[in-house]
Amino acid sequence: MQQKYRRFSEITKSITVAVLFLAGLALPALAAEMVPVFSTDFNNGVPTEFSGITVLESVHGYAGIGTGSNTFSGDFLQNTSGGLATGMTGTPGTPTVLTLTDLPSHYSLNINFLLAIIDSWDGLSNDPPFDSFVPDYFEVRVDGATIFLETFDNFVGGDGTYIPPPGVALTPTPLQLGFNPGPDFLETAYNMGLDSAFQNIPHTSSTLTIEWLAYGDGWQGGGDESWAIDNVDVTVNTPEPSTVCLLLFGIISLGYSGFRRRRASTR
Ligand SMILES: [Ca+2]
Ligand SMILES: [Ca+2]
Ligand SMILES: [Ca+2]
Repeated sequence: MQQKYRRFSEITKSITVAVLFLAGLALPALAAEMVPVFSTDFNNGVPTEFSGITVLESVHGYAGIGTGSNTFSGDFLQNTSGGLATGMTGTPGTPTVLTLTDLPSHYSLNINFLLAIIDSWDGLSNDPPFDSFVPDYFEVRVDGATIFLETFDNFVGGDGTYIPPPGVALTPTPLQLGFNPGPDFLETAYNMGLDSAFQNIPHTSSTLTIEWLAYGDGWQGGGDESWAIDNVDVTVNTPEPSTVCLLLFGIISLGYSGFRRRRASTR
Protein backbone atom coordinates (compact mmCIF):
# COMPACT_ATOMS: atom_id res chain seq x y z
CA MET A 1 0.00 0.00 0.00
CA GLN A 2 2.82 2.36 1.01
CA GLN A 3 4.69 1.46 -2.21
CA LYS A 4 1.56 2.22 -4.26
CA TYR A 5 1.20 5.61 -2.57
CA ARG A 6 4.89 6.40 -3.19
CA ARG A 7 4.47 5.52 -6.90
CA PHE A 8 1.35 7.70 -7.16
CA SER A 9 3.21 10.56 -5.49
CA GLU A 10 6.17 10.18 -7.89
CA ILE A 11 3.84 10.22 -10.92
CA THR A 12 2.07 13.35 -9.63
CA LYS A 13 5.40 15.09 -9.10
CA SER A 14 6.64 14.08 -12.53
CA ILE A 15 3.48 15.44 -14.18
CA THR A 16 3.82 18.72 -12.25
CA VAL A 17 7.46 19.07 -13.24
CA ALA A 18 6.66 18.26 -16.88
CA VAL A 19 3.91 20.91 -16.94
CA LEU A 20 6.24 23.49 -15.40
CA PHE A 21 8.97 22.56 -17.87
CA LEU A 22 6.67 22.85 -20.88
CA ALA A 23 5.36 26.16 -19.55
CA GLY A 24 8.95 27.33 -19.20
CA LEU A 25 9.58 26.40 -22.83
CA ALA A 26 6.35 27.79 -24.24
CA LEU A 27 6.09 31.10 -22.42
CA PRO A 28 9.17 32.75 -23.92
CA ALA A 29 7.75 32.10 -27.39
CA LEU A 30 4.38 33.52 -26.37
CA ALA A 31 5.82 36.52 -24.59
CA ALA A 32 8.71 37.13 -27.00
CA GLU A 33 9.51 40.74 -27.59
CA MET A 34 9.98 41.75 -31.23
CA VAL A 35 12.70 44.38 -31.45
CA PRO A 36 13.07 46.47 -34.65
CA VAL A 37 16.69 46.58 -35.83
CA PHE A 38 16.40 47.92 -39.39
CA SER A 39 13.81 49.55 -41.63
CA THR A 40 13.82 51.43 -44.92
CA ASP A 41 11.39 52.41 -47.66
CA PHE A 42 14.25 53.63 -49.95
CA ASN A 43 12.44 56.95 -50.41
CA ASN A 44 15.33 58.95 -48.94
CA GLY A 45 18.23 57.10 -50.56
CA VAL A 46 19.95 53.76 -49.98
CA PRO A 47 20.97 53.13 -46.35
CA THR A 48 24.73 52.57 -45.90
CA GLU A 49 24.04 49.04 -44.59
CA PHE A 50 23.41 47.95 -48.20
CA SER A 51 26.17 46.83 -50.56
CA GLY A 52 26.49 45.00 -53.87
CA ILE A 53 23.83 46.22 -56.31
CA THR A 54 22.20 49.29 -54.70
CA VAL A 55 20.46 51.06 -57.60
CA LEU A 56 17.32 53.07 -56.81
CA GLU A 57 14.48 53.24 -59.30
CA SER A 58 10.96 54.66 -59.30
CA VAL A 59 8.39 51.98 -58.38
CA HIS A 60 6.47 52.86 -61.59
CA GLY A 61 3.11 51.06 -61.70
CA TYR A 62 3.81 49.26 -58.42
CA ALA A 63 2.83 52.43 -56.50
CA GLY A 64 0.04 51.65 -54.03
CA ILE A 65 0.25 47.86 -54.40
CA GLY A 66 0.68 46.14 -51.04
CA THR A 67 -0.98 45.00 -47.82
CA GLY A 68 -2.79 47.72 -45.86
CA SER A 69 -0.35 50.61 -45.40
CA ASN A 70 2.62 48.43 -46.41
CA THR A 71 2.69 49.43 -50.07
CA PHE A 72 5.25 50.15 -52.78
CA SER A 73 5.89 53.90 -52.99
CA GLY A 74 8.44 56.39 -54.28
CA ASP A 75 11.61 54.46 -55.04
CA PHE A 76 12.69 50.87 -54.53
CA LEU A 77 16.02 49.06 -54.91
CA GLN A 78 16.12 47.43 -58.34
CA ASN A 79 18.64 44.76 -59.33
CA THR A 80 18.96 44.23 -63.10
CA SER A 81 22.35 42.52 -62.93
CA GLY A 82 23.17 39.37 -64.88
CA GLY A 83 23.55 38.50 -68.51
CA LEU A 84 21.23 40.04 -71.04
CA ALA A 85 23.87 41.10 -73.56
CA THR A 86 24.30 38.79 -76.55
CA GLY A 87 26.08 35.62 -75.52
CA MET A 88 25.70 36.40 -71.83
CA THR A 89 22.49 34.49 -71.13
CA GLY A 90 22.79 32.77 -67.77
CA THR A 91 25.46 35.06 -66.33
CA PRO A 92 24.49 35.18 -62.62
CA GLY A 93 23.20 38.38 -61.08
CA THR A 94 25.27 40.21 -58.45
CA PRO A 95 23.65 40.03 -55.00
CA THR A 96 22.19 42.95 -53.08
CA VAL A 97 23.48 42.62 -49.51
CA LEU A 98 22.23 44.04 -46.19
CA THR A 99 24.77 43.87 -43.33
CA LEU A 100 23.71 44.63 -39.75
CA THR A 101 25.98 44.70 -36.69
CA ASP A 102 25.61 45.15 -32.93
CA LEU A 103 22.26 43.34 -32.82
CA PRO A 104 20.73 42.93 -29.34
CA SER A 105 20.70 39.45 -27.80
CA HIS A 106 18.10 37.35 -29.65
CA TYR A 107 17.21 33.79 -30.64
CA SER A 108 15.53 34.35 -34.01
CA LEU A 109 14.69 37.07 -36.52
CA ASN A 110 12.05 38.14 -39.04
CA ILE A 111 12.61 39.67 -42.48
CA ASN A 112 9.79 41.64 -44.08
CA PHE A 113 9.96 43.07 -47.60
CA LEU A 114 7.89 43.67 -50.69
CA LEU A 115 9.24 41.90 -53.78
CA ALA A 116 8.77 43.07 -57.36
CA ILE A 117 9.32 40.40 -60.03
CA ILE A 118 9.83 42.57 -63.10
CA ASP A 119 9.31 41.66 -66.78
CA SER A 120 9.49 38.25 -68.46
CA TRP A 121 10.68 35.80 -65.79
CA ASP A 122 10.37 32.34 -67.33
CA GLY A 123 10.11 29.96 -64.35
CA LEU A 124 11.67 26.52 -64.10
CA SER A 125 10.74 25.02 -67.46
CA ASN A 126 9.24 26.02 -70.79
CA ASP A 127 8.60 24.49 -74.18
CA PRO A 128 10.94 25.07 -77.17
CA PRO A 129 11.94 27.60 -78.41
CA PHE A 130 11.71 29.20 -74.93
CA ASP A 131 13.48 26.38 -73.07
CA SER A 132 16.81 28.22 -73.22
CA PHE A 133 15.30 31.05 -71.11
CA VAL A 134 14.90 28.84 -68.02
CA PRO A 135 15.45 28.42 -65.13
CA ASP A 136 15.26 31.82 -63.43
CA TYR A 137 16.00 31.46 -59.71
CA PHE A 138 15.43 34.01 -56.95
CA GLU A 139 17.28 33.27 -53.72
CA VAL A 140 17.58 34.83 -50.26
CA ARG A 141 20.44 33.88 -47.93
CA VAL A 142 20.97 34.63 -44.25
CA ASP A 143 24.63 34.53 -43.23
CA GLY A 144 25.33 32.54 -46.40
CA ALA A 145 22.64 29.89 -45.78
CA THR A 146 19.73 29.63 -48.21
CA ILE A 147 16.36 30.39 -46.61
CA PHE A 148 14.39 30.86 -49.86
CA LEU A 149 15.02 29.47 -53.36
CA GLU A 150 12.26 29.45 -55.98
CA THR A 151 11.66 30.14 -59.67
CA PHE A 152 9.16 32.83 -60.69
CA ASP A 153 7.19 33.01 -63.89
CA ASN A 154 5.57 36.06 -65.52
CA PHE A 155 5.76 34.66 -69.05
CA VAL A 156 2.88 32.84 -70.72
CA GLY A 157 3.69 29.14 -70.89
CA GLY A 158 6.39 29.36 -68.26
CA ASP A 159 6.28 27.13 -65.22
CA GLY A 160 7.40 28.73 -61.94
CA THR A 161 7.84 26.74 -58.72
CA TYR A 162 6.76 29.36 -56.18
CA ILE A 163 3.32 28.81 -54.66
CA PRO A 164 2.70 31.90 -52.51
CA PRO A 165 1.00 31.28 -49.14
CA PRO A 166 -2.29 33.18 -48.57
CA GLY A 167 -1.84 36.97 -48.72
CA VAL A 168 1.66 36.88 -50.24
CA ALA A 169 0.69 37.36 -53.90
CA LEU A 170 -0.32 41.00 -54.43
CA THR A 171 -1.05 40.59 -58.15
CA PRO A 172 -3.12 37.43 -58.74
CA THR A 173 -2.16 37.55 -62.42
CA PRO A 174 0.80 39.28 -64.14
CA LEU A 175 0.15 42.96 -64.98
CA GLN A 176 1.94 45.57 -67.10
CA LEU A 177 3.39 47.84 -64.40
CA GLY A 178 6.09 49.55 -66.47
CA PHE A 179 9.79 48.90 -67.15
CA ASN A 180 9.89 46.86 -70.39
CA PRO A 181 6.55 47.81 -72.04
CA GLY A 182 6.41 44.79 -74.39
CA PRO A 183 3.27 42.63 -74.25
CA ASP A 184 5.24 39.63 -72.93
CA PHE A 185 7.05 41.67 -70.26
CA LEU A 186 4.60 41.75 -67.37
CA GLU A 187 5.09 42.18 -63.62
CA THR A 188 4.04 40.49 -60.37
CA ALA A 189 4.32 41.60 -56.71
CA TYR A 190 4.64 39.74 -53.40
CA ASN A 191 4.57 40.57 -49.68
CA MET A 192 7.30 38.14 -48.65
CA GLY A 193 6.97 38.94 -44.93
CA LEU A 194 3.73 36.93 -44.98
CA ASP A 195 5.62 33.80 -46.09
CA SER A 196 6.65 31.80 -43.01
CA ALA A 197 10.06 31.20 -44.62
CA PHE A 198 10.95 34.73 -43.51
CA GLN A 199 9.62 34.56 -39.95
CA ASN A 200 11.27 33.14 -36.82
CA ILE A 201 14.52 32.32 -38.60
CA PRO A 202 16.86 30.82 -35.95
CA HIS A 203 19.70 33.29 -35.40
CA THR A 204 21.75 34.38 -32.37
CA SER A 205 24.82 36.19 -33.75
CA SER A 206 25.21 39.94 -33.15
CA THR A 207 25.96 40.39 -36.87
CA LEU A 208 23.72 39.53 -39.81
CA THR A 209 24.01 39.48 -43.58
CA ILE A 210 21.01 39.09 -45.87
CA GLU A 211 21.63 38.51 -49.59
CA TRP A 212 19.05 38.79 -52.37
CA LEU A 213 20.08 37.44 -55.80
CA ALA A 214 18.84 36.01 -59.09
CA TYR A 215 20.58 33.55 -61.40
CA GLY A 216 20.12 30.40 -63.46
CA ASP A 217 21.01 28.98 -66.86
CA GLY A 218 18.12 30.97 -68.35
CA TRP A 219 18.76 34.19 -66.40
CA GLN A 220 18.70 37.10 -68.87
CA GLY A 221 18.67 40.10 -66.50
CA GLY A 222 18.69 43.72 -67.68
CA GLY A 223 15.57 44.91 -69.50
CA ASP A 224 14.37 41.32 -69.98
CA GLU A 225 13.92 40.27 -66.36
CA SER A 226 14.88 41.91 -63.06
CA TRP A 227 13.67 42.26 -59.48
CA ALA A 228 13.28 44.96 -56.82
CA ILE A 229 12.63 45.18 -53.08
CA ASP A 230 10.83 47.85 -51.05
CA ASN A 231 9.92 48.36 -47.37
CA VAL A 232 12.69 46.17 -45.99
CA ASP A 233 12.16 45.68 -42.27
CA VAL A 234 14.15 43.40 -39.94
CA THR A 235 13.15 42.54 -36.36
CA VAL A 236 14.76 40.18 -33.84
CA ASN A 237 12.90 38.08 -31.27
CA THR A 238 14.14 38.55 -27.73
CA PRO A 239 12.77 36.68 -24.70
CA GLU A 240 11.68 38.88 -21.81
CA PRO A 241 13.72 38.48 -18.57
CA SER A 242 10.82 37.05 -16.55
CA THR A 243 10.27 34.28 -19.10
CA VAL A 244 13.98 33.49 -19.13
CA CYS A 245 13.65 32.85 -15.37
CA LEU A 246 10.71 30.51 -16.04
CA LEU A 247 12.71 28.65 -18.67
CA LEU A 248 15.63 28.23 -16.26
CA PHE A 249 13.21 27.07 -13.57
CA GLY A 250 11.80 24.49 -16.00
CA ILE A 251 15.26 23.15 -16.81
CA ILE A 252 16.27 23.00 -13.13
CA SER A 253 12.99 21.24 -12.28
CA LEU A 254 13.58 18.63 -14.97
CA GLY A 255 17.12 18.04 -13.70
CA TYR A 256 15.80 17.65 -10.14
CA SER A 257 13.14 15.19 -11.34
CA GLY A 258 15.80 13.14 -13.13
CA PHE A 259 17.91 13.12 -9.97
CA ARG A 260 14.97 11.87 -7.87
CA ARG A 261 14.18 9.13 -10.39
CA ARG A 262 17.80 7.93 -10.41
CA ARG A 263 17.87 8.00 -6.62
CA ALA A 264 14.61 6.03 -6.41
CA SER A 265 15.86 3.41 -8.86
CA THR A 266 18.98 2.77 -6.74
CA ARG A 267 16.87 2.08 -3.63
CA1 LIG B 1 9.77 52.92 -51.60
CA1 LIG C 1 14.93 33.84 -68.31
CA1 LIG D 1 6.94 45.33 -68.01
